[in-house]
Amino acid sequence: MGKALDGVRILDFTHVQSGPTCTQLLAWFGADVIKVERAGAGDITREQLRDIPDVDSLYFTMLNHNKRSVTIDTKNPEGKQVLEALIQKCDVLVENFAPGALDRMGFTWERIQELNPRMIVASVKGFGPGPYEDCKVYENVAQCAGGAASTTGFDDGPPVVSGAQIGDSGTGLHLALGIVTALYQRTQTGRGQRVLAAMQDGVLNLCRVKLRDQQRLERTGVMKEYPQYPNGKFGEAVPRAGNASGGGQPGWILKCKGWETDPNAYIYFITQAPVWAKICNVIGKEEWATDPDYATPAARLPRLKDIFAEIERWTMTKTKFEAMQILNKYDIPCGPILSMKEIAEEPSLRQTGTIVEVDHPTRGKYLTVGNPIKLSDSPTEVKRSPLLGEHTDEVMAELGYSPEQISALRTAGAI
Ligand code: CAO
Repeated sequence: MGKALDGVRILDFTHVQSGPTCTQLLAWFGADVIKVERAGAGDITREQLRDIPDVDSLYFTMLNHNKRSVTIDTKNPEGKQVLEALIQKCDVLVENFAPGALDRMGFTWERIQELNPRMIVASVKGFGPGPYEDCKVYENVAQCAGGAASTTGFDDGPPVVSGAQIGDSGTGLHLALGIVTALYQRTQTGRGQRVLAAMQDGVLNLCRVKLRDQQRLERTGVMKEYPQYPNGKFGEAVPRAGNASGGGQPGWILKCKGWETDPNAYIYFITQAPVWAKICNVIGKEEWATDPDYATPAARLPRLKDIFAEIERWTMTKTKFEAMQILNKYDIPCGPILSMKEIAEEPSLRQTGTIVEVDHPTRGKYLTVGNPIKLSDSPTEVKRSPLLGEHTDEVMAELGYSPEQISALRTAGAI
C-alpha cells in the first residue's frame, strides 16, 4: 500500500527533540526524510543520556525512525554545494537551529528561493518575533514562557513543568501540520513559503483554556471549579489548580488500594453531572442524589473537597483497575494513573502499533512510541533510526555524484 506523503522529499536539518519529532511524523506518513548531520558528530542527542557505551542513545533512536542520515559540513564551501544540490531536489527544509544559524550558513530565505522557489522552509524557534526572538530555548523554558508552568502544580507550591514534552514534541506536531498545509497550498500556487512554529506559541496554544480562565477571573474574581473556591483566595492571575479538571465537569485524583507503597495507585475521577446518581449509588451515598445540597452541579461546587474525600473513602477500598472496571459499568468517566512500566507492558498498545519493539544493529531491541496518528490508507511501519552518515553515499549518488567525486568530497572533509 502507498503512503500519504509518497514522493515528498524532506531535507531534515533538525536536531535534539522538537524538529526531529516533526520530521519523524512526516517520515511515518511516507516522506523521504534525509537528515543532514554534522560530519563526525551528528545530532548531539546521539550521545546524550546514553545507556549503552558508544551506541546511539534512546533519545536519538526514538526521535529519528524511518529517516536517512547524511553527514555534510555545511560550513565547508564544497559541503555548501552539496547542500545546495539537496535544496534543489527537496520539497521541504525543516530546521530548528538557534535563531540566525541558517542565515549565517549562507542559506537565507532569499538564497533558498533562488535555488528552489517551490521549497517550503519550516522552522521551530523558541519565540516568535519580539523581545526574546534571539534566545535559545529548550523544552522547559517554553513550558514556562508559554503559560504551562504558572498554571501547573498546587497553589501552595512553586510552578511545575509537565512530564509531557509539550514544548518540544508539541511544537514539532504544530510544525508538521504547518508543513502539510503549505504543501497543500503549493499545489495551488506552485510556490514554497516559510512556516514558523514558535515553542512559546505552541505551548500557549495547548494552554488555551488558561487564557480563557484569565479573562473569566478578571470579569468575576472567582472560578468556582478551582480548588481555591470557596475557602481559598484568587489573585490577579490564573492560579495553579492542582488536579482539578480543566473543563466543566469537576475531577480530582484519588487514592486507591495500595497507595501507601505504590506511587501510582491512584485514579482520576470525574463527577460528571449526568451520572451523579450512579456515583452516589456506587459509593453508598444514595441520599446525595436527592439532597438539595448535592443534587445539582451548582450546589456541589462549594463542597467538592468533601465530595472527593467521600469518593476516595470508596476508591481506597479498590485497586485502580478494580475501581475502573466498576465505574465503567456505570459510564462514570475515570482513568487509572498508569506508570510508564504499565504502559510499556500494555498488550493493547502493542497491538495498535502505539508501542513498537524495534531492532537496531548496535543497540539490539528497544521499545518506542509508534505513530499516534493512524491513517487507514497509509499504515505506519516503524523502521530503526539511521546510523550516523549511513546513507551519505546513497544520497550523494541520487544527487548525481560519481564514486570518485564522493571520495574526493570525503577527503576534503565536506562530507
Ligand atoms: N555542518 C556545520 N555546521 C553545522 C552543521 C553542519 N552539518 N549543522 C549545524 N551546524 C552549526 C550551525 O551552523 C550553528 O553554527 P553557528 O552558531 O556558528 O551559526 C551551530 O552548528 C549550532 O547550532 P545551534 O546554535 O542551533 O546549536 P546549540 O546546541 O548551541 O543550541 C538549541 C541548541 C536547541 C538551544 C538551539 O538550536 C535552539 O534554540 N533551537 C531553536 C529552538 C528549539 O528547537 N529548541 C528545542 C530543542 S529540543 O529541547
